[in-house]
Amino acid sequence: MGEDAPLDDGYIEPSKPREEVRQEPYPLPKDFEWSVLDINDPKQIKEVYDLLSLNYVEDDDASFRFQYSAEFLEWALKPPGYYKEWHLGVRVSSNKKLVAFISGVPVTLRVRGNVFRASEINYLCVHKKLRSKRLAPVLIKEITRQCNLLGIFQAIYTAGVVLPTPVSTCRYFHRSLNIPKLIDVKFTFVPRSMTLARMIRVFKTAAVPHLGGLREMEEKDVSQVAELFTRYMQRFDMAPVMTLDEVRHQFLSGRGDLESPSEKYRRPGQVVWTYVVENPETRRITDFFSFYSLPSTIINHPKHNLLEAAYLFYYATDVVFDAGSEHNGTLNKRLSSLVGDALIIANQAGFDVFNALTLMDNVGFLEDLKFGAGDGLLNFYLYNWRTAPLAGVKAIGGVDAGKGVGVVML
Ligand code: MYA
Repeated sequence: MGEDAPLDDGYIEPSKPREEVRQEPYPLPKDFEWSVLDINDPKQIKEVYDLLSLNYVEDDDASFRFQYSAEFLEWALKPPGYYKEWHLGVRVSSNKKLVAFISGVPVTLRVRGNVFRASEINYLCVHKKLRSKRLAPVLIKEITRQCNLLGIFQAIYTAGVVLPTPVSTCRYFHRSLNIPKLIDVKFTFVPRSMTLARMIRVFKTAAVPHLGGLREMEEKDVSQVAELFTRYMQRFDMAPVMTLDEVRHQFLSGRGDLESPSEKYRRPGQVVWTYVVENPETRRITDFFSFYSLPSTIINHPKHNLLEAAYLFYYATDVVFDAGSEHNGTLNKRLSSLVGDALIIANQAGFDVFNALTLMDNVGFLEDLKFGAGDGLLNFYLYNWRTAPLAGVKAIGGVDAGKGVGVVML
């Protein structure tokens, strides 16, 4: 904090051979014990779900609290090559109750010109009754040790709070879908210059998507989507590098129960929605977009208890490869059409609001699609990696707002 921007990109502390990494777990306060959670066991996923749904991140007014579903956690915590040692819990020794958690999943990250293996740290949570006892620093030290033991010495994480030192900061934007409910739960309000009826009209979305050739992504699309994704992500200073298996996992494995009859646009247990645009003549995939479901508990509301929120995930379009598309407006126009269809689908699937951050190319279409700026910020951090600040909410050093960050954290 307060240091000047780094000069050269690279690690801060060098990696160590396994035998030089501390071999014993860090000590916990008396009455608590470490516990590696088995995310293949529905009972243990449910324990993580229960801990997070009552104790995880809330907004500043304590009106909403993230409610990651068990299916979501299973999807997020088990990407290809995951390590069970990185699903780390703390239990009360006497009754084995889970009271704290932190997780990591492996990721290959490109930051400017360097590609390295890292751990994506998420879901740090300490039970409300055990706050301010410095349990969080012990969890962080222990997950760091577990990563080091497996040869990983870099990490990426995000937090709403400001810690030393963000590499980027992005702002949340919200696109209202279900106006009456959002007003009821005080997520938004009717501006003085508007009436409720007019507001409903303004935010109404079409009944069906507009783009010709748009359909849900399928197994047969994996290699084309991977290729398009890889090319597209070159635009951003920091981005994940995904294998075919990772693409399959991120975009297809969270589609919910494919067997069970479902309402249109949503299957039971679905956590991620991915659509592609296929050119009917060439059969090429020209575009794709995805979003995921992360509801929030509405705290203490007489009528509603769940805010159904969709979050924009990754997308790409081959329009970007046409010379000049970025400057003559065709890229932004295409992205507005793509994400515009995502809004239509999300609305049909029963979401109340659609959220996106000021990262990737989002800044170019947020206003056009009637997203409004939220008051929440999300800070991006790199552990043990030095790089100059990346363009997020603001342009930096000639890089437009958003285009420093091509990582969407769950
Ligand atoms: S971000 C989501 C974090 N979770 C929540 O906000 C849920 C609700 N809150 C809680 O559960 C607790 O308040 C938490 C703190 C657990 C957050 N990231 O134990 P304490 C520092 C990092 O007395 P508690 C996510 O999951 C704080 O500055 N540090 O406090 C990514 C202070 O340190 P210092 C944080 O309130 C997590 C210390 O903790 C955060 O009982 C990435 C106080 O500890 C935070 N979000 O518990 C973790 N909040 O005194 C880092 C507070 O020094 C990963 N603190 O100022 C680093 C990379 C590791 C892997 C490396 C691999 C190579």
